[in-house]
Amino acid sequence: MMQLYIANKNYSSWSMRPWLVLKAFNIPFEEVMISFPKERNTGTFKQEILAVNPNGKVPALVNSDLLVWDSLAICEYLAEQYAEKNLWPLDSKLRARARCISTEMHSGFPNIRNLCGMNLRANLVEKGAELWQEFKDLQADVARIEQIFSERPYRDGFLCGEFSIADAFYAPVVTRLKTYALPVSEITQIYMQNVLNHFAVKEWIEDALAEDTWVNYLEPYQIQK
Ligand SMILES: N[C@@H](CCC(=O)N[C@@H](CS)C(=O)NCC(=O)O)C(=O)O
Repeated sequence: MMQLYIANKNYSSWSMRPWLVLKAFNIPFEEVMISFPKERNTGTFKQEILAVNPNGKVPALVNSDLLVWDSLAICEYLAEQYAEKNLWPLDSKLRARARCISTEMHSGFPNIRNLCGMNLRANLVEKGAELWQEFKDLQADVARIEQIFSERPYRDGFLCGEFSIADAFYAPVVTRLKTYALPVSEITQIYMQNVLNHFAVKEWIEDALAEDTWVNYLEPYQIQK
């Protein structure tokens, strides 16, 4: 069986993407969680992941003697291996759009990613309001994300119709919009609910809430209680 190496579900937005795809499409896999250390450059995280993945990062998918070590490459590999499951939309125009928006997320949106790190256990509403006032670039990232969300084919559906890899790529950003309560339109809030109500997203979040590991360098806005 394939193994997916991930880090803490509370914090690891890159791990979340392929994990959601595997769960959402009912693909059997074994999850291997390697915890981030409490302080940067301590603990055994690096040593453990380097033993599997010379890139030293999660997520990493191992299938027998094959290693796939990037979230988008993992999803592409799964889409090829399970072609009948339509991990990308079946319709070629929607598929092209799904790939465009996924790659836009993969290589873009640095402001929301850097300023509003994923932290599912946290409530950072006040910090979100401060960041929103202070950083116009954060507002610009959210405006573009909202434009993408508003262009989905059905108001009550996902980004390109049925749940696809594209939704898995935007799920971490949906949680950030919620955690930091960034001001978004009603049409965005409907999409956020669609994502947050998806069974795979719910399962990831439940697991994250059950974690108790505190990673100091991923907690710029809170002190440990
Ligand atoms: N582009 C990579 C990014 C992977 C990445 O940055 N992973 C983070 C975790 S969310 C990581 O492993 N960080 C640990 C480190 O850099 O030491 C992907 O999409 O998989």
